[in-house]
Amino acid sequence: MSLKALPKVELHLHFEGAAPPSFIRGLAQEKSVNLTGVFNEDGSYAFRDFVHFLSVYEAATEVLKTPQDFARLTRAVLEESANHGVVYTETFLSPDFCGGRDLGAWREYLHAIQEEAAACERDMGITLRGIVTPIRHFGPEKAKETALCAAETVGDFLTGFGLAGDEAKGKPKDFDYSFDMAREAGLRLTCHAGEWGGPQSVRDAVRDLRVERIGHGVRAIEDLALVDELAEKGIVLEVCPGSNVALGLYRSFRHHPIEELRKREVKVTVSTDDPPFFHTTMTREYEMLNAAFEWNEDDFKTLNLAAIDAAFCDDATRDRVRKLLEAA
Ligand code: MCF
Ligand code: ZN
Repeated sequence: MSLKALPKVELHLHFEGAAPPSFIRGLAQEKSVNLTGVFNEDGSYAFRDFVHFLSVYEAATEVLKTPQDFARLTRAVLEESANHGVVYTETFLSPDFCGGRDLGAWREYLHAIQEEAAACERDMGITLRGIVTPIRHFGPEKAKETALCAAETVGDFLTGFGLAGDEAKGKPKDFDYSFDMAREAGLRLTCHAGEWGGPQSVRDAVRDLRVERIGHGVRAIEDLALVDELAEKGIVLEVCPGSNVALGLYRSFRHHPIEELRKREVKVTVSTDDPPFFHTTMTREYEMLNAAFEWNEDDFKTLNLAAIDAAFCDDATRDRVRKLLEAA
């Protein structure tokens, strides 16, 4: 079986960040929105570094205005993922970009996304679940409003709560109120850390937010006692190697710590993060890991089984996807 056809589980995908540039340009034309600075001359997303990436990401979301736009985005994203063998995916969503933290609007956006995701599941056999995600650099007060939206809409589709954005802006502890609210509402928890924040940010997220998964988390490798603690506690890392290389955290896949973390028995999974921004796909991630560390189909199967075990979904969905992975 080719690496492209291999059934895959992806746990870390930002919804707007998965929008193909052509999709965003098309909407911009329809709505006469000026997106100066968002694209390079060759049509790819333009960004210089991490902080600039965050601002380009937010500028691109300006064209996503209605629930219908998000329904169209759902199909565009899931078609691309299914084309690369993804059978189950979780995506970071935020009321900040869907109606602006207004509960009524959020419900409408969510309904449109969920309906289209159900249609895509019927058409392409790919399952989508949502992780509500406050944006760190928007601050803890806005995160509380986001957590309230999340707590009111938890269900079959919305199953997780996360935190993304600029790690330099605030510590995990600043967001503990929101995470407590989300946990009490029954949401499963993850937090971006150990990307730009260093190993201490991973410790803080585990201790102060009591998350079961970490988005990235790769800089835990700089503190081997922490690596042992992650392995012991069974904390799952949502590793996005192509994203880390594209944003300049590591020089190449061969310099990436994923293999070392795996050898030290940390539960690692592989995702794309914001695939068109970082010129990647799930197939490319697997091909690069194969080239750098000789990971083979058995390794990828083990990886995907670990990912579905850590997925924020109900047991029936987990069993169904696990059987699919085992049969491959
Ligand atoms: O994982 C990458 C890089 N690290 C941190 N944050 C983000 C990444 N991609 C998107 N984000 C953030 C960004 O602030 O997530 C938000 C964006 O606004 C969207 S989550 C619906
Ligand atoms: Zn991310």
